[in-house]
Amino acid sequence: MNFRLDGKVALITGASYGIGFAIAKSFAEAGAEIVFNDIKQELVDKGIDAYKELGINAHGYVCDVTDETAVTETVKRIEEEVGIIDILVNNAGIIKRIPMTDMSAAEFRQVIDVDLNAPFIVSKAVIPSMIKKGHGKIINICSMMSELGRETVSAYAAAKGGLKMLTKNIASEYGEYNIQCNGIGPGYIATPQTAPLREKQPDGSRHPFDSFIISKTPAARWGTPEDLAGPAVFLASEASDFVNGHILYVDGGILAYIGKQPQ
Ligand code: NAP
Ligand code: GCO
Repeated sequence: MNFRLDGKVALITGASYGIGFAIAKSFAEAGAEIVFNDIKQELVDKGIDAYKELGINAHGYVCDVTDETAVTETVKRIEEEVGIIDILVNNAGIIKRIPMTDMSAAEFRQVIDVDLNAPFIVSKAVIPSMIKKGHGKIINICSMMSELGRETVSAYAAAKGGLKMLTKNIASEYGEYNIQCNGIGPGYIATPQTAPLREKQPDGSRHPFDSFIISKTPAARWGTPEDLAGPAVFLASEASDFVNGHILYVDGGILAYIGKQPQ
Protein backbone atom coordinates (compact mmCIF):
# COMPACT_ATOMS: atom_id res chain seq x y z
CA MET A 1 0.00 0.00 0.00
CA ASN A 2 1.36 3.42 -0.92
CA PHE A 3 1.08 6.07 1.77
CA ARG A 4 3.81 8.14 0.11
CA LEU A 5 3.25 11.38 -1.83
CA ASP A 6 6.50 11.49 -3.82
CA GLY A 7 6.20 13.38 -7.11
CA LYS A 8 2.88 14.93 -6.11
CA VAL A 9 2.09 18.69 -5.98
CA ALA A 10 -0.12 19.60 -3.02
CA LEU A 11 -1.97 22.93 -2.63
CA ILE A 12 -3.12 23.61 0.93
CA THR A 13 -5.15 26.80 1.22
CA GLY A 14 -4.63 29.13 4.19
CA ALA A 15 -1.58 27.20 5.38
CA SER A 16 0.75 29.85 6.82
CA TYR A 17 0.02 28.37 10.24
CA GLY A 18 -2.53 26.27 12.14
CA ILE A 19 -4.10 23.09 10.80
CA GLY A 20 -3.11 23.85 7.19
CA PHE A 21 0.54 24.23 8.13
CA ALA A 22 0.55 20.91 10.04
CA ILE A 23 -1.07 19.10 7.11
CA ALA A 24 1.39 20.65 4.64
CA LYS A 25 4.31 19.61 6.86
CA SER A 26 3.06 16.02 6.93
CA PHE A 27 2.64 16.02 3.15
CA ALA A 28 6.21 17.27 2.72
CA GLU A 29 7.46 14.52 5.03
CA ALA A 30 5.61 12.04 2.77
CA GLY A 31 7.40 13.46 -0.29
CA ALA A 32 5.00 16.05 -1.73
CA GLU A 33 5.92 19.45 -3.20
CA ILE A 34 4.12 22.04 -1.03
CA VAL A 35 2.15 25.01 -2.36
CA PHE A 36 0.11 27.25 -0.06
CA ASN A 37 -1.64 30.61 -0.13
CA ASP A 38 -2.72 33.28 2.26
CA ILE A 39 -4.43 36.62 1.94
CA LYS A 40 -1.51 38.77 3.06
CA GLN A 41 2.04 38.85 1.64
CA GLU A 42 3.47 39.22 5.14
CA LEU A 43 1.77 35.95 6.20
CA VAL A 44 2.91 34.18 3.05
CA ASP A 45 6.47 35.36 3.76
CA LYS A 46 6.18 34.21 7.40
CA GLY A 47 4.84 30.88 6.22
CA ILE A 48 7.69 30.40 3.74
CA ASP A 49 10.20 31.09 6.52
CA ALA A 50 8.42 28.68 8.88
CA TYR A 51 8.48 25.92 6.25
CA LYS A 52 12.14 26.70 5.49
CA GLU A 53 13.00 26.23 9.18
CA LEU A 54 11.69 22.67 8.75
CA GLY A 55 13.73 22.16 5.58
CA ILE A 56 10.64 22.50 3.36
CA ASN A 57 10.93 24.70 0.23
CA ALA A 58 7.25 25.62 0.04
CA HIS A 59 5.81 27.79 -2.75
CA GLY A 60 3.67 30.61 -1.31
CA TYR A 61 1.10 32.69 -3.18
CA VAL A 62 -0.98 35.66 -2.08
CA CYS A 63 -4.56 34.82 -2.97
CA ASP A 64 -7.97 35.38 -1.40
CA VAL A 65 -9.76 32.06 -1.92
CA THR A 66 -13.13 33.83 -2.21
CA ASP A 67 -11.98 35.73 -5.33
CA GLU A 68 -12.68 33.46 -8.32
CA THR A 69 -10.57 35.54 -10.74
CA ALA A 70 -7.60 35.54 -8.35
CA VAL A 71 -7.98 31.80 -7.70
CA THR A 72 -8.13 30.96 -11.43
CA GLU A 73 -5.04 33.09 -12.12
CA THR A 74 -3.15 31.65 -9.14
CA VAL A 75 -3.91 28.03 -10.09
CA LYS A 76 -2.67 28.83 -13.63
CA ARG A 77 0.54 30.32 -12.18
CA ILE A 78 1.05 27.30 -9.92
CA GLU A 79 0.60 24.92 -12.88
CA GLU A 80 3.21 26.92 -14.87
CA GLU A 81 5.68 27.49 -12.01
CA VAL A 82 5.36 24.29 -9.95
CA GLY A 83 3.19 21.77 -11.77
CA ILE A 84 -0.34 20.37 -12.05
CA ILE A 85 -1.99 20.19 -8.61
CA ASP A 86 -2.43 16.53 -7.64
CA ILE A 87 -3.75 17.17 -4.12
CA LEU A 88 -5.95 20.05 -2.96
CA VAL A 89 -6.73 20.67 0.71
CA ASN A 90 -9.49 23.27 1.15
CA ASN A 91 -8.36 24.37 4.59
CA ALA A 92 -8.74 28.18 4.63
CA GLY A 93 -11.61 29.13 6.88
CA ILE A 94 -13.03 31.68 9.27
CA ILE A 95 -15.57 31.63 12.08
CA LYS A 96 -17.72 34.37 13.62
CA ARG A 97 -19.18 33.54 17.03
CA ILE A 98 -22.28 35.77 17.16
CA PRO A 99 -25.83 34.89 18.32
CA MET A 100 -27.83 34.42 15.10
CA THR A 101 -30.33 37.17 15.83
CA ASP A 102 -27.43 39.58 16.39
CA MET A 103 -25.56 38.53 13.23
CA SER A 104 -25.93 40.68 10.13
CA ALA A 105 -26.64 39.05 6.77
CA ALA A 106 -23.28 40.43 5.59
CA GLU A 107 -21.46 38.67 8.45
CA PHE A 108 -23.33 35.43 7.67
CA ARG A 109 -22.45 35.73 3.98
CA GLN A 110 -18.76 36.37 4.78
CA VAL A 111 -18.46 33.06 6.64
CA ILE A 112 -20.33 31.17 3.91
CA ASP A 113 -18.07 32.84 1.33
CA VAL A 114 -14.81 31.63 2.87
CA ASP A 115 -15.93 28.30 4.34
CA LEU A 116 -18.21 27.04 1.54
CA ASN A 117 -18.06 29.16 -1.63
CA ALA A 118 -14.24 29.17 -1.64
CA PRO A 119 -13.86 25.36 -1.55
CA PHE A 120 -16.25 25.31 -4.54
CA ILE A 121 -14.18 27.97 -6.36
CA VAL A 122 -10.79 26.35 -5.72
CA SER A 123 -12.02 22.81 -6.45
CA LYS A 124 -13.58 24.03 -9.71
CA ALA A 125 -10.22 25.58 -10.67
CA VAL A 126 -8.14 22.43 -10.10
CA ILE A 127 -10.46 19.63 -11.28
CA PRO A 128 -9.99 20.15 -15.09
CA SER A 129 -6.23 19.50 -14.85
CA MET A 130 -6.80 16.56 -12.48
CA ILE A 131 -9.12 15.05 -15.11
CA LYS A 132 -6.47 15.54 -17.82
CA LYS A 133 -3.81 14.00 -15.55
CA GLY A 134 -6.02 11.01 -14.76
CA HIS A 135 -6.06 11.38 -10.98
CA GLY A 136 -6.65 13.85 -8.14
CA LYS A 137 -7.31 14.15 -4.43
CA ILE A 138 -9.48 16.82 -2.86
CA ILE A 139 -9.70 17.03 0.94
CA ASN A 140 -12.18 19.47 2.47
CA ILE A 141 -11.62 20.49 6.08
CA CYS A 142 -15.06 20.11 7.60
CA SER A 143 -15.89 20.25 11.31
CA MET A 144 -17.87 18.90 14.26
CA MET A 145 -20.26 21.58 13.01
CA SER A 146 -20.79 19.56 9.85
CA GLU A 147 -22.88 17.34 12.16
CA LEU A 148 -23.75 19.37 15.26
CA GLY A 149 -24.93 22.89 16.08
CA ARG A 150 -24.21 25.09 19.02
CA GLU A 151 -24.98 28.61 20.13
CA THR A 152 -23.39 31.52 18.17
CA VAL A 153 -21.99 29.52 15.22
CA SER A 154 -24.99 29.44 12.84
CA ALA A 155 -23.07 30.66 9.77
CA TYR A 156 -20.11 28.37 10.43
CA ALA A 157 -22.33 25.29 10.97
CA ALA A 158 -24.34 26.09 7.83
CA ALA A 159 -21.10 26.42 5.85
CA LYS A 160 -19.48 23.27 7.23
CA GLY A 161 -22.70 21.29 6.78
CA GLY A 162 -22.77 22.47 3.20
CA LEU A 163 -19.09 21.60 2.80
CA LYS A 164 -19.88 18.02 3.85
CA MET A 165 -22.45 17.78 1.06
CA LEU A 166 -20.19 19.55 -1.47
CA THR A 167 -17.59 16.88 -0.62
CA LYS A 168 -20.09 14.10 -1.37
CA ASN A 169 -21.16 15.81 -4.60
CA ILE A 170 -17.64 16.29 -5.94
CA ALA A 171 -17.01 12.62 -5.11
CA SER A 172 -20.17 11.66 -7.02
CA GLU A 173 -19.57 13.88 -10.05
CA TYR A 174 -15.82 13.23 -10.59
CA GLY A 175 -15.19 9.79 -9.14
CA GLU A 176 -15.18 8.27 -12.65
CA TYR A 177 -12.07 10.40 -13.45
CA ASN A 178 -10.14 8.78 -10.60
CA ILE A 179 -10.61 11.89 -8.46
CA GLN A 180 -11.35 11.17 -4.81
CA CYS A 181 -12.95 13.90 -2.71
CA ASN A 182 -13.16 13.33 1.04
CA GLY A 183 -13.44 15.46 4.16
CA ILE A 184 -11.63 15.61 7.44
CA GLY A 185 -13.78 16.67 10.39
CA PRO A 186 -11.43 17.84 13.13
CA GLY A 187 -12.71 17.94 16.68
CA TYR A 188 -11.66 20.83 18.89
CA ILE A 189 -8.08 21.63 17.92
CA ALA A 190 -5.72 24.05 19.70
CA THR A 191 -5.06 26.72 17.05
CA PRO A 192 -5.47 30.53 16.86
CA GLN A 193 -9.06 29.97 15.71
CA THR A 194 -10.02 28.37 19.03
CA ALA A 195 -7.70 30.39 21.26
CA PRO A 196 -10.61 32.52 22.61
CA LEU A 197 -12.29 29.30 23.83
CA ARG A 198 -9.22 28.26 25.80
CA GLU A 199 -8.22 31.57 27.41
CA LYS A 200 -7.37 31.22 31.09
CA GLN A 201 -9.82 32.99 33.40
CA PRO A 202 -8.62 35.98 35.54
CA ASP A 203 -8.31 33.60 38.51
CA GLY A 204 -6.11 31.27 36.42
CA SER A 205 -8.82 28.63 36.02
CA ARG A 206 -9.74 26.99 32.74
CA HIS A 207 -12.17 28.79 30.37
CA PRO A 208 -15.61 27.22 30.94
CA PHE A 209 -15.72 26.16 27.26
CA ASP A 210 -12.32 24.52 27.67
CA SER A 211 -13.67 22.43 30.58
CA PHE A 212 -16.81 21.69 28.56
CA ILE A 213 -14.84 20.31 25.61
CA ILE A 214 -12.67 18.19 27.89
CA SER A 215 -15.87 16.70 29.35
CA LYS A 216 -17.28 16.02 25.87
CA THR A 217 -14.13 14.38 24.50
CA PRO A 218 -13.39 10.75 25.45
CA ALA A 219 -9.69 11.51 24.84
CA ALA A 220 -10.15 14.20 27.54
CA ARG A 221 -7.94 16.67 25.70
CA TRP A 222 -7.99 19.22 22.87
CA GLY A 223 -6.57 17.95 19.61
CA THR A 224 -3.37 19.32 18.14
CA PRO A 225 -2.89 20.18 14.45
CA GLU A 226 -0.43 17.25 14.33
CA ASP A 227 -3.29 14.86 15.20
CA LEU A 228 -4.65 15.56 11.71
CA ALA A 229 -1.41 14.78 9.86
CA GLY A 230 -1.77 10.99 9.53
CA PRO A 231 -5.44 11.05 8.44
CA ALA A 232 -4.60 13.77 5.89
CA VAL A 233 -1.66 11.82 4.43
CA PHE A 234 -3.89 8.73 4.18
CA LEU A 235 -6.61 10.63 2.27
CA ALA A 236 -3.98 12.31 0.03
CA SER A 237 -2.25 9.01 -0.81
CA GLU A 238 -2.99 6.12 -3.17
CA ALA A 239 -3.81 4.05 -0.08
CA SER A 240 -7.25 5.74 -0.09
CA ASP A 241 -8.00 5.43 -3.84
CA PHE A 242 -11.26 3.58 -3.12
CA VAL A 243 -12.34 5.96 -0.34
CA ASN A 244 -14.62 8.61 -1.82
CA GLY A 245 -17.22 10.97 -0.39
CA HIS A 246 -16.25 10.09 3.17
CA ILE A 247 -15.91 12.53 6.08
CA LEU A 248 -13.20 11.22 8.40
CA TYR A 249 -13.83 12.65 11.86
CA VAL A 250 -10.62 13.16 13.83
CA ASP A 251 -12.22 14.28 17.07
CA GLY A 252 -10.94 12.14 19.94
CA GLY A 253 -14.39 10.51 20.04
CA ILE A 254 -16.62 13.57 20.58
CA LEU A 255 -19.25 12.46 18.07
CA ALA A 256 -19.48 9.02 19.75
CA TYR A 257 -19.89 10.31 23.30
CA ILE A 258 -22.86 11.74 25.24
CA GLY A 259 -20.44 13.47 27.62
CA LYS A 260 -19.04 12.79 31.07
CA GLN A 261 -21.80 12.15 33.58
CA PRO A 262 -21.96 14.59 36.53
CA GLN A 263 -19.74 13.30 39.40
P1 NAP B 1 -6.89 29.53 11.68
O1 NAP B 1 -5.82 29.31 12.68
O2 NAP B 1 -7.86 30.65 11.85
O3 NAP B 1 -6.22 29.62 10.20
C1 NAP B 1 -7.08 29.83 9.12
C2 NAP B 1 -6.21 30.10 7.92
O4 NAP B 1 -7.06 30.39 6.80
C3 NAP B 1 -5.31 31.32 8.14
O5 NAP B 1 -4.05 31.10 7.53
C4 NAP B 1 -6.07 32.40 7.38
O6 NAP B 1 -5.26 33.42 6.89
C5 NAP B 1 -6.61 31.60 6.21
N1 NAP B 1 -7.70 32.31 5.54
C6 NAP B 1 -8.82 32.82 6.09
N2 NAP B 1 -9.56 33.41 5.15
C7 NAP B 1 -8.89 33.28 3.97
C8 NAP B 1 -9.13 33.69 2.62
N3 NAP B 1 -10.24 34.37 2.28
N4 NAP B 1 -8.22 33.40 1.68
C9 NAP B 1 -7.09 32.72 2.00
N5 NAP B 1 -6.78 32.30 3.27
C10 NAP B 1 -7.69 32.58 4.22
O7 NAP B 1 -7.78 28.23 11.55
P2 NAP B 1 -7.46 26.70 11.91
O8 NAP B 1 -7.91 26.43 13.29
O9 NAP B 1 -6.07 26.36 11.47
O10 NAP B 1 -8.54 26.01 10.94
C11 NAP B 1 -8.20 25.66 9.62
C12 NAP B 1 -9.43 24.99 9.06
O11 NAP B 1 -9.86 23.95 9.95
C13 NAP B 1 -10.63 25.94 8.93
O12 NAP B 1 -11.38 25.60 7.78
C14 NAP B 1 -11.45 25.63 10.18
O13 NAP B 1 -12.82 25.93 9.99
C15 NAP B 1 -11.23 24.16 10.30
N6 NAP B 1 -11.45 23.59 11.63
C16 NAP B 1 -10.78 24.08 12.71
C17 NAP B 1 -10.98 23.45 13.94
C18 NAP B 1 -10.29 23.90 15.21
O14 NAP B 1 -10.73 23.46 16.28
N7 NAP B 1 -9.26 24.74 15.12
C19 NAP B 1 -11.82 22.35 14.04
C20 NAP B 1 -12.51 21.93 12.90
C21 NAP B 1 -12.29 22.55 11.69
P3 NAP B 1 -5.27 34.85 7.66
O15 NAP B 1 -4.50 34.64 8.92
O16 NAP B 1 -4.58 35.78 6.69
O17 NAP B 1 -6.70 35.22 7.92
C1 GCO C 1 -16.50 26.63 18.04
C2 GCO C 1 -15.20 26.09 17.50
C3 GCO C 1 -15.48 24.92 16.58
C4 GCO C 1 -14.19 24.40 16.03
C5 GCO C 1 -14.41 23.27 15.12
C6 GCO C 1 -15.00 22.09 15.80
O1 GCO C 1 -16.60 27.85 18.20
O2 GCO C 1 -17.38 25.80 18.30
O3 GCO C 1 -14.47 27.10 16.83
O4 GCO C 1 -16.35 25.33 15.56
O5 GCO C 1 -13.54 25.39 15.30
O6 GCO C 1 -15.10 23.61 13.96
O7 GCO C 1 -14.93 21.01 14.89
